[in-house]
Amino acid sequence: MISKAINLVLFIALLGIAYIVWEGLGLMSDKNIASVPETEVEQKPTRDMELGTATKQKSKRIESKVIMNDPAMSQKWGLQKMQAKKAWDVSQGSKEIIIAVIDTGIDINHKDLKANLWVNTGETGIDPITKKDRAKDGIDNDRNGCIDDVHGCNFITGTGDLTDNHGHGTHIAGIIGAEGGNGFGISGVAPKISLMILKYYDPKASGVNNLKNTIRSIQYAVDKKAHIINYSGGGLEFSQEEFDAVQLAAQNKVLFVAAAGNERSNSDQAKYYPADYELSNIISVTAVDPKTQVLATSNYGVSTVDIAAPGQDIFSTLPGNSFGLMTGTSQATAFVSGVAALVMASNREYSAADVKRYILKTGDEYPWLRSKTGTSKKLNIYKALTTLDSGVSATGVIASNVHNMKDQFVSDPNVKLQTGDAARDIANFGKMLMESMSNQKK
Ligand SMILES: [Ca+2]
Ligand SMILES: [Ca+2]
Ligand SMILES: [Ca+2]
Repeated sequence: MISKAINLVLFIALLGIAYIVWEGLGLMSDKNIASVPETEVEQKPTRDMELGTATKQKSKRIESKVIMNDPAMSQKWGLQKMQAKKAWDVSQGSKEIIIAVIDTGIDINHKDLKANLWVNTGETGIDPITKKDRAKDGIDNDRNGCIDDVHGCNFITGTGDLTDNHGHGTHIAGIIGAEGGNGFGISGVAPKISLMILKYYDPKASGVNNLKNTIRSIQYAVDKKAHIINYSGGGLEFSQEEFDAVQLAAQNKVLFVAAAGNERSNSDQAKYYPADYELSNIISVTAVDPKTQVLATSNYGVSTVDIAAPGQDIFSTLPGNSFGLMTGTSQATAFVSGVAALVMASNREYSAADVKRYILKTGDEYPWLRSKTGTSKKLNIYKALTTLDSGVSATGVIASNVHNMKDQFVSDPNVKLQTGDAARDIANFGKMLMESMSNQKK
């Protein structure tokens, strides 16, 4: 009880600091406040947003060589560390892959995000009877309980108003899928993608049940055929309804990438949900700094946390066509979701469990992560994709026919690859990966 009380106090303090920071930055304005029904009262168990800390920056023009003509790319250490530039030679994602971002909403007019928003065809076009635009007719045309949900749903208002009153959701969406190659800002891990925005949390709304809205969001994502769900919140209490929703996602082959949480604790001892439900489609992600050390604030656990990814001072999109830094396991989670989208775009027949196995086997191993994660690994986009590629990678390594390379690598790790350390490493890595995957399938 004491630790819960401390957590609550910490959370309220964090919320207060976040509010002051954002208010001070002029990011919040009253006109953006969604109307909130006061009917629901939060009861235990609860789900809180892992808001983290943020600093806003002006996007500076950077003259050094950057990928895909997005000026601010060199500020994204997370992407550089993970060799994303090389990975993008393999896959840039696909508009056919839908990622549901369950968060604080998004700035739908952000120039680096709007082209990658998912569109609900059930709420667009002219209605044949009323002759009105279904996107703004105030009618729930597809009868899913949400009015005018064009790019996703706001479960606080029951409408398609996705206004982000914090900035967290906009930041997460940018890490996953800011548009690449548009000459503006950054590129997400998956430069081409469909972002389905599900708003379950609003720091300005009171009397809202975050857990209930989380469950609704998961059900919506499954109903609207998302491939991946990205979830950055959580809580310490088990919820059967939430478990059932994530299990429903598993049954529908939806991957669930969840933040390990910023409670500074060992999740093997104090479980954090939904990240720690024992379901085959969940990847639990903790955060590391540029030196690949798990952040002091991040949860860890050998049997509960799967993998680490960059989570400190991550540069991404913020409301109002701006950009800034945020820190936490939420940011790390977004990197993993982006990679999952790239892997899925390259190999459409993979199930959620396959993609999970794939990503967990392809990270870079760091001995000191052994006590922190189940895999001792940090996400590596390039490794996760080169074994799928059928072309030449940025290193000049020819990895021909590797789309169906399972047998090749098992029989001879060096076949069809140029000699050299990089080629050998990739070959050995691929062999190891495929062996471990086939062992797990037996
Ligand atoms: Ca609707
Ligand atoms: Ca409508
Ligand atoms: Ca861009």
